[in-house]
Formats: sequence, C-alpha cells, structure tokens
Amino acid sequence: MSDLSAFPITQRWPARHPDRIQLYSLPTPNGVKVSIMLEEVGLAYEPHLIDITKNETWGPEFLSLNPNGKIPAILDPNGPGGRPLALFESGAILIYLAEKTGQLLSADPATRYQTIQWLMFQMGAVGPMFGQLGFFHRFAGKDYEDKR
Ligand SMILES: N[C@@H](CCC(=O)N[C@@H](CS)C(=O)NCC(=O)O)C(=O)O
Repeated sequence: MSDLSAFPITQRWPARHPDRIQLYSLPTPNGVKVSIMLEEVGLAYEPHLIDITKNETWGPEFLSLNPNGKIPAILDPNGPGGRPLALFESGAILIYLAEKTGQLLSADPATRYQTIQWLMFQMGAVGPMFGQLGFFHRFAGKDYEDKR
C-alpha cells in the first residue's frame, strides 16, 4: 500500500486509491491533455476535480504540489526509484508518462526530438495564444474595455 500522507494535497483531496496516479485537474485544454494521455497509455489513475473558478489551486494544499497554482498536476506513488513523484506543467507530465510507459515517444533520437519540438510549439505558442483568445473573447477578459 502506497503512503501519500506526506503530501499535503492528499489532505484536501484524499486518495481513495493511493496505489494509482493521482490526477488533479479539470476539463480545460491543458487539463484534458493529461487525462487523454493517461487513457492512451493505459495507466490506472484517480482523478480529482479542481475547481479553478473557486480558486482551489491557490490554497496551501494545491500550492504545495504546484507553486504556480495551475492545473494539471499529478502525484505518482510509484515514480522513479519506486518513490512518489509530484509533477506539474502539462508538457512535462506528458513526457514523463511517455517515458514511464515506453509509449508515444520514439526511442529514435530524431523522431523523439521532432515530437518534443511539436510539444514545445503547443506549450509555448499555440496553447497560450488560444488561452488568451478564450479569456478575452469568452471569459472574464471580454468585459475589459478595448481602448483602441
Ligand atoms: N503551462 C501550464 C498552463 C496551465 C494552466 O494555464 N492552467 C489553467 C487552466 S487551463 C489554470 O489552472 N488556471 C487557474 C488559475 O490560473 O487560477 C500547463 O501546460 O500545465
């Protein structure tokens, strides 16, 4: 039986299955990247819904896992060396899960770096721009006055 009690996040969102990867997320574009990956590679996981509209990522328990206060984040009870590993940033989590399972990231160096290239492109360019688009056109930002 895995013991995750040293991680404060498990006090706010208790692990019913501490032997499974704990996923702290919400169905946003960044959030579903990790749940889709977990389904694709076939790893057992326990999802915890984090309500960002209630600022749940900014409480001390969530910040103990991700000091940047954003979903998604995971806690793998069986990380490298058999020790628990906490991770945030969706791209880092995708690479970790690919390497953990030996799936979706080629062992051939050229192909591997091409995959990482597109992941970085998504993380650094397309993702943040779509995020801005959604914020300013659909969510709270749409009420901002456009002084142009
Ligand atoms: N670069 C981060 C971005 C994560 C991110 O922006 N998460 C948003 C939801 S999609 C969030 O948690 N926002 C809550 C907040 O900032 O209060 C990643 O890819 O994991």
